[in-house]
Amino acid sequence: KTTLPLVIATWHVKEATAKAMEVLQAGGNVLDAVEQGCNIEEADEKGQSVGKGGLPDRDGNVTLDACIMDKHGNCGSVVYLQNITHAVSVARKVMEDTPHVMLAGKGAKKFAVSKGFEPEDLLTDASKKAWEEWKIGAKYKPIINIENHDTIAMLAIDKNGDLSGACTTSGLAYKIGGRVGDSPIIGAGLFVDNEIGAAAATGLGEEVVKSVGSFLIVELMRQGKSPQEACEEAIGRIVDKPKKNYEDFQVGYIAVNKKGETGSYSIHQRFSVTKFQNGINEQIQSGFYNK
Ligand code: SD4
Repeated sequence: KTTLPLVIATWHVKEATAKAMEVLQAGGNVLDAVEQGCNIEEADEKGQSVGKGGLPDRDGNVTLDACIMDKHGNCGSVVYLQNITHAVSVARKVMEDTPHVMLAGKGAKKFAVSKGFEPEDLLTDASKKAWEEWKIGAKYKPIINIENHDTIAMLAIDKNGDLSGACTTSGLAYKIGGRVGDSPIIGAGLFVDNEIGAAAATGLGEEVVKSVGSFLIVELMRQGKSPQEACEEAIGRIVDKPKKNYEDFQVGYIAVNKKGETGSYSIHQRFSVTKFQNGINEQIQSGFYNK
């Protein structure tokens, strides 16, 4: 049941997990697998939460957040990146080609261009139209599992048991210009510890940042919890607070441990994950807290 390699990702992204598995099966490295898997979603204009075609902030700017982490504990991240589709690949370049972990905004874009990434307009007609319609009421209210569907976070483990992870998003639609979520924050949107396991998040980033969710899950696994138990406890840290209005937002976690056991859990129903293992690439409904 825990045969390796395996790939797990947030939401329904079978093409992305298939790409990652293809890389692993061809003997490619696990970092390439998660990067190329995420690249599929970044290029897909129909996905309005990631890369090209992402919904903009309230001023009409598409701004991307992404990070990547390898089996050695190295990481790279970009925040508020504009005009470059493959944010995860830029994050990887930050990790590999600079002495830094995180680049933001103009500097991140300039760096990407210097590395050969082509600037392009990421605001598609469909996303522009959605934004123009939103402006009529201009109410900022992230919708559970609808506009929030699609930050892709992907974790993979190769046949030797080595781990990597990546996470990429255009963030919450109609956010205040300049807002950065959890997805590029190491330990919040993603954490990989090759000795223990890896975890990643989707949903309302502010709540993930406040509870340092992905790092928490990896630490809980270090203490002996299964990936499933760890994801459930991390959701518990968000919802088990006096007056926490979790009815209004979603958070979903995925996790994998060194043995190749996986887990996923969310606050509300209909958080699905895609898992590719033993030749089966399947969408799984995760368990949830708010019954
Ligand atoms: C964020 N966690 O920026 C992201 C949003 C998300 O699908 O998951 N969207 O807060």
